[in-house]
Amino acid sequence: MKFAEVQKQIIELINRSEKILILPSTPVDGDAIGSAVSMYMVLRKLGKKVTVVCNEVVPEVLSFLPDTNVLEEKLLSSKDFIVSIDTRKIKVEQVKSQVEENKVNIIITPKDGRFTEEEISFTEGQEEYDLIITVDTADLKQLRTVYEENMDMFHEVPVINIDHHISNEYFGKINYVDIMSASTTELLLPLYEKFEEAFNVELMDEDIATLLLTGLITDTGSFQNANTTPKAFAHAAQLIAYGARQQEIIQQIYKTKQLSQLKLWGRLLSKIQTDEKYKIVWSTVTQDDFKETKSKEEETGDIIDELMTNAPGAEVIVLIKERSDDTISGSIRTTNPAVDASQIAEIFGGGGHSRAAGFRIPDGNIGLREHEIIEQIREFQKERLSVTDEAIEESKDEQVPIIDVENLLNRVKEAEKAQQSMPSEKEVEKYKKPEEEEPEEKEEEHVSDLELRQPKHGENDDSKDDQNDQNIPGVLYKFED
Ligand SMILES: [Mn+2]
Repeated sequence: MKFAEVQKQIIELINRSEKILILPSTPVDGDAIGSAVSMYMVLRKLGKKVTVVCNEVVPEVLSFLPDTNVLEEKLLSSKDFIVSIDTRKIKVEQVKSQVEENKVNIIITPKDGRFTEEEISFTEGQEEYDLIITVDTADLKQLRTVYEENMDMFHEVPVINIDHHISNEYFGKINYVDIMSASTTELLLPLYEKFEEAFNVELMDEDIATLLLTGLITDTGSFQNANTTPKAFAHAAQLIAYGARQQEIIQQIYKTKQLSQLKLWGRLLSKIQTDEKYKIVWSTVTQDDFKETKSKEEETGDIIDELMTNAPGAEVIVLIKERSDDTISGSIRTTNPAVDASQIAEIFGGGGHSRAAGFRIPDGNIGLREHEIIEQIREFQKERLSVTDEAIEESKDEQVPIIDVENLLNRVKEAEKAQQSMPSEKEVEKYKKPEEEEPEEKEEEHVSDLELRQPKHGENDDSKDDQNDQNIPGVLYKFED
């Protein structure tokens, strides 16, 4: 069936429905939230009674999005008592409740006219929906308890299934599924435009466009994943033309967490030192570095692991950190199984495992300590290698470069691409309606020359260091980094 036909069926079904239940999949992400909340806003504009139920709380990183508070944790239970007003003749302007000492008043203000007792009815238990719309959901099981506890409802009430997952099970009465779509929100844009025509109402606004663009940005990894199609770019440009707050999305989802870390990276890379003879790579981070980059001490966590993967010629990688409590800590990683990181850490009173270890020393003078620490590691390596300085000199030519700083710098630059891959102003202009070109909209947006980090799965996860440690054989627990 052609999409145009499916869109028409959706419009017909929505037109016939009054109480609509919207269900995003779990775990919730930018696409699920962007789809569900935008659908809520659109259907409200069409005068529908809309409920969005999501078993999960909105992730902190997405809490900047408009109207995420409309998400309800669960469907009304059978314990609830519902007062209903028939609004077929008279529309409601406002509903308020007033709690008095021995009673609760529910105040219903009509738009025009007057409500009578005839229009009021009471029901116990669950609200009856006449339409369910699932968004970004490949399988009803992803709806978790909403589905598990209300399976009957899914048999009785028609379901519109809007999704882009290849694994979609086509469980809906209407399946608006396009696996070529980069996000569910990308599918919603043309649908909402069709609604505008069909219902003759202007629906798209800045908030709705922002929600849709969020799904597109998060599902494509800021337009860097393979699912980024030319159409996805065109839709992004169109959404920006509708007023989607692209900078806010990028800022909230990527920059706030990672810009500080990128700056810290820059500092750390500029201070990298190598000892080719004894195959040591090290760097230092001071309290000034943290302050000036506005980063936190924990943010060095994955830096040492990144250093390790980019230092093929190194055997020992050390990160020396000046801590806020006037102590100095060191994180050690070794790439060669023959080099025991825990033995090195023991020199400084620390410990750990063969590939990852750490230590902490009380004296906070990093300038002095750095030299001492590295000297002792040199000694350790000299003994272990038990080769003469001359022998090492001779073999120097065959050595692989000890660390690929260039590659590391490229990693930092990759982040910049995320920013650059957003649609250009020219592309956006194409979609702008002429009357929208007001001069104040052209306010120069400051585009930072600092880069976005390429989003990776689990990048923001505080347990990242843990995970990495777990990849190193023999490492059982986390070390201070
Ligand atoms: Mn999605």
